[in-house]
Amino acid sequence: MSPLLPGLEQALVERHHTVRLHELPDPDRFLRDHGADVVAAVASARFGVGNALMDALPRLGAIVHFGVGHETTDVVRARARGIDVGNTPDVLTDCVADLAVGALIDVMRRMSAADRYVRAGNWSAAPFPLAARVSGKRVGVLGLGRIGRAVARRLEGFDMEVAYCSRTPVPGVPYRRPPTARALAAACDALVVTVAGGTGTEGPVSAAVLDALGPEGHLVNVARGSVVDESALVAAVETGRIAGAALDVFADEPNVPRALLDSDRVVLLPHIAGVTRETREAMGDLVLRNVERFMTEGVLLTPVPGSAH
Ligand code: 8YV
Repeated sequence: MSPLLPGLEQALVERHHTVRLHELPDPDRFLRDHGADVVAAVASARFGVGNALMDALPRLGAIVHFGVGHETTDVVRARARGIDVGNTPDVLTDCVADLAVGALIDVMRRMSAADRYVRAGNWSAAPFPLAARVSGKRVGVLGLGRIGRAVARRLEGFDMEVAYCSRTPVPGVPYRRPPTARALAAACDALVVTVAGGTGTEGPVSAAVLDALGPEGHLVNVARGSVVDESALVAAVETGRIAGAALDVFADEPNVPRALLDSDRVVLLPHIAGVTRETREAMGDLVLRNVERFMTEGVLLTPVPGSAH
């Protein structure tokens, strides 16, 4: 349905009767003529399968996302049509958590800003300004799923005091759970956003949450741009109402607001948390295994919650 890793596309072509919809000169015509022959769809988590496309594929039984996010496909609607939806959980957890920790250290210690400082030849003129200590600080994790837990575990290694916020308490974790995102932000020095995107989660990091984080507070977002009110974030960065932000995701990728591009207090990354050779390969492999299982047994290997038969 959308471009994938070349190796994954190749493997799909070799093993199944595969059509690359995005490469066809007239995809609408293909859908009209052959839409009823398509039984499985593979899509980047970035694009998913929209409702119109879903409707053009009356025999569709499975949608497999390359990525853990699945907010780009209406899973409830798919289920109502008898379509299972799968994703690629677990295999990317470590890399996303690694990057979240790296981004947190970068923004608090101002490593990217210091790198720019050296390159600009400013070091000889004056020492780099003082940054914020990381070890021993209080960190809030917004959304303690697989990735949030992996981030929290890593940050324990920095003697950080971890608290979290999630819809329901997570059993078996030793962390405090303030009742709201705002209370969590008020009680921490850094807020790491790892909550799933999608309807219902849009905007939990509002202007009020950012104000609660405060002028010494740092924000890290490795989840989805939609879970942070981006205009409120831009305003908070511009006015110094938060100390800084490290962002791997944005509201309208690949477009980044000018004010963020111009700010030295933000670390800006092009949605690369899961983008390592090892993780991409493992994600591709899991997509293939999901398709394989569906084509042979009619079920997915890793259906998204609430999607399995
Ligand atoms: C992907 C992601 O890069 O897994 C996810 O949901 O955000 C990323 O790993 C992207 O969604 C698909 O290319």
